[in-house]
Amino acid sequence: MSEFKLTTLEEMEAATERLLETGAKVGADSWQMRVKNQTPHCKFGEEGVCCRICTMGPCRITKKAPRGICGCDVHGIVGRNFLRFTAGGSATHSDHGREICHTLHEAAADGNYKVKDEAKLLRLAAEFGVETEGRDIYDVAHEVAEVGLLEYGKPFGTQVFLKRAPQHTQDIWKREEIEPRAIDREVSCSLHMTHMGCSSKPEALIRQSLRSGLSDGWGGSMMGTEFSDVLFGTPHEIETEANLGVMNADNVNIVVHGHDPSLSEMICEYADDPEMIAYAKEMGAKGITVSGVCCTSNEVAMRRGIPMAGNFLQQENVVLTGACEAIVVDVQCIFPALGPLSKCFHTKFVTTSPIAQMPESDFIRFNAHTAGENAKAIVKMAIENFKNRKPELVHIPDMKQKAVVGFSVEEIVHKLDGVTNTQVDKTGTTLPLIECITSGVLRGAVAMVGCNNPKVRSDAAHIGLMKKLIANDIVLVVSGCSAQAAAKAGLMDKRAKDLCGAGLKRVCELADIPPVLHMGSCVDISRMMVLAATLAKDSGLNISQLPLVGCAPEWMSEKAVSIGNYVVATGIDTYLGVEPYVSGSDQIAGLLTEGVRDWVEAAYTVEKDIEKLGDMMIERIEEKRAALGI
Ligand code: MSK
Repeated sequence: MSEFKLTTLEEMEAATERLLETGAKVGADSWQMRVKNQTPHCKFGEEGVCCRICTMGPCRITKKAPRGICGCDVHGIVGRNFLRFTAGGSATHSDHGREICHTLHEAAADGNYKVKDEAKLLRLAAEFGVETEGRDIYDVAHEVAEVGLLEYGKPFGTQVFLKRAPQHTQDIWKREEIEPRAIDREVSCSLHMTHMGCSSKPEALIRQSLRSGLSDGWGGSMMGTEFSDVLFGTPHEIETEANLGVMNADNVNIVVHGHDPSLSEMICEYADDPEMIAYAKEMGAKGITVSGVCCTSNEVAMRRGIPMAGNFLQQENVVLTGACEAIVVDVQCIFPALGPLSKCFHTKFVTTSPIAQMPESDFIRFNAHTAGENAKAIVKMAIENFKNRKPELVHIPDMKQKAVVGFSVEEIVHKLDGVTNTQVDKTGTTLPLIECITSGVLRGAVAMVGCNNPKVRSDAAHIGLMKKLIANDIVLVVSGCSAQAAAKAGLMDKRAKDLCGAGLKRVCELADIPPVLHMGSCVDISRMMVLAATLAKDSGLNISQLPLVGCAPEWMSEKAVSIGNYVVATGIDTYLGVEPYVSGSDQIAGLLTEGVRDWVEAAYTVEKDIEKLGDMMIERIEEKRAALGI
């Protein structure tokens, strides 16, 4: 076995520089150039003090003009902007979940999509009150999907999944009137509240921000995750690789990008088809390599071991290799820049969803009925494009790391079963993990999530924080682009245990896991909520008492704010490395960083100095331990 060494940021940056040289040769634009054009950023926007909600303005709050034309003060404007930001993220995640519900509704024994995890479907059916006795599994699947779809618009009641939370958390949600009702209702209500002439009271706006976030995390996202597991299988430990070196110069390279596994699963299926591989060989390639970017990549990495080419800010890099025959996208986090960029190369930029249509792309409309033929057409298109490569432009950085992924809650519980030596049978519970934490072998856990953002040196915060935390015996559960940062650096290689403190290293050895556990995509942060809820129930503690915090050090999207809100509202302190647009109002900023603690027992901390951010998380974990006397 070769010597293990993390890939450094400098090595990754040098690889990017080399790719940008190719880009310069062909006149390609890049996010690095666009950032220069866009900075310094608008101060009004950064502080959240610009209101464009009606056409009397736009109004911008300054010392000289402390109120908008309607009389709204800065706190109302900042709060409304924050709530709209949250609603955007909640709508996006939840609509993804809705698409998956529809896909489940289309599943058939002889169809494009089948039920892969029957046991999980039956568990969900019980939760959703769907009769299973003596019924065909597909009838059950369709009814579960229907009940799921009704969660979006149910006229009465609250989200079914709230019952998964400990009673204490449910009581808080009820007391604070933030229990999410129908998912779409929370989004509509947020837009209604922020319409001209409605809410401008900070407490009301932040309360609804939490509620809208909860409708995502304990509603739409949770369904997205659960139903994806039913359709494509619940993830279990699997080996893969990460970073641009996973692309193969001899093969047809197809890169999947976005979030919805329905498309990427099908692409993987057809790329594996012997008929397609033979066709690729006929066209002069040695085979077909599918790799991924962003959360679509996480989905297929977790279930199929498909390699991860990169995260959010590497999406242009895959095209810049000159070896990408097709970049195939579904929804969310896709740069429109890929259109013009792909035109500088031979790359086909294939859009597939009516929700994410972009200029200068080939649009192949994808849906559950025609998924097989759509995927086949896309794979064929990529193969036929191989001959159009310009060899002089091909450069794939020789850079990749091994990664072990697939840590669903079920897999984490299974892997940790072997950790404690006890007479009592604790298998199938989180008790072994709790024992590791209470004994101090593990000091605690950090759920690290979220994007890249050009405001932060790319991946530096993710990787830097992870290294610091594991050295302090804090285990990481990660998702989204944070997970890919870890994988690219090598932190999901089991040999990364040597970078851990003695306690975490021992746990990694006994459980045979890496110190950074890949739990999936952005919607899969719902897995982390289920894990936290289970740990609380199994330990008899409240979620807010657990030595567990959340962190999004490089976040950028509306979805991330929705996530942050549901993580905080679940009782988990959350640490951000990028400022939300709320600094213009001390009342809104104060509520988010302290005030909400009185409601939900947790709050945000914002700190741009990453070293300090890490210290603060460790300190918080130790405070929680001290409060428990452990
Ligand atoms: S893809 S939302 S950049 S994590 Fe889920 Fe990455 Fe953030 Fe998109």
